[in-house]
Amino acid sequence: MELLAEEAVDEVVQFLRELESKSRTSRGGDHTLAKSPHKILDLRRTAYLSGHPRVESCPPDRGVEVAFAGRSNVGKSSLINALCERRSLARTSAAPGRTRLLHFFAVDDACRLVDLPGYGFARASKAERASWQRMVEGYLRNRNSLVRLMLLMDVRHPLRDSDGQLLEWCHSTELPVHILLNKADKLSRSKAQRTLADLRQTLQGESETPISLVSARTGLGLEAVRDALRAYLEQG
Ligand SMILES: Nc1nc2c(ncn2[C@@H]2O[C@H](COP(=O)(O)OP(=O)(O)OP(=O)(O)O)[C@@H](O)[C@H]2O)c(=O)[nH]1
Ligand SMILES: [Mg+2]
Repeated sequence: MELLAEEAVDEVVQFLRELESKSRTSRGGDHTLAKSPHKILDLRRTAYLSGHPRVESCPPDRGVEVAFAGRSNVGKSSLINALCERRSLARTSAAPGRTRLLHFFAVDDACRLVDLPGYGFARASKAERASWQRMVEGYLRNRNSLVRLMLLMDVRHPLRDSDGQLLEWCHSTELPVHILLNKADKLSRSKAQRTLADLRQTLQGESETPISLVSARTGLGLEAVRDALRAYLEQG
């Protein structure tokens, strides 16, 4: 089953490579600074750029970005570190609500990763939630260089309300999504595979949305996701 999941991602990677000369037109981004499709990006060279409270102050909206979103504590920052094989590129914490700004990481001159603050943080005040919404919505709505949202969910609690809403919103604005079921190490292999199969079934009509089972802790499933990530970043 794990092989099946990886094959599915491979197919998407292949599909994207075939399409890589065409840029996404729906968001009208200027992806002209994106790397040549033949150059393989080295994620390990990713460097921290800066953190921003508003989309208006973010780095210039040129090139290509892939952002990581999801509920607080689901492992977005940990997964960025694991994918880049770096221990503390993005700040992580056992307590929810660690990432409070839009954090940018440069893979190279033209390609960035973005670590978004998590939603659904139970202890957050009303004002903090409103601020999150402004920040993240502002980013997702306005960022032309955003080519793909990596939507993380805890494999033990997939597709909570806010995940479903975000997913729907992405579809309505034609923002491509890749779902990552993280913390797979917390479940038995068979339970994790069942969750993956159930989610595929639930999202049947969205066959263009890849779903991967991963663990930022053990590295499970990360090689296929690295391939997909490089393909998304090179698609400009
Ligand atoms: N067991 C396990 N723990 C993980 C995994 N990924 C992350 N964690 C742990 O989950 C906690 C939260 O990780 P973060 O990466 O800070 O989560 P986040 O989604 O960035 O959280 P916010 O910044 O609050 O939105 C930390 O204690 C991590 O060590 C995983 O794959 N398996
Ligand atoms: Mg974080």
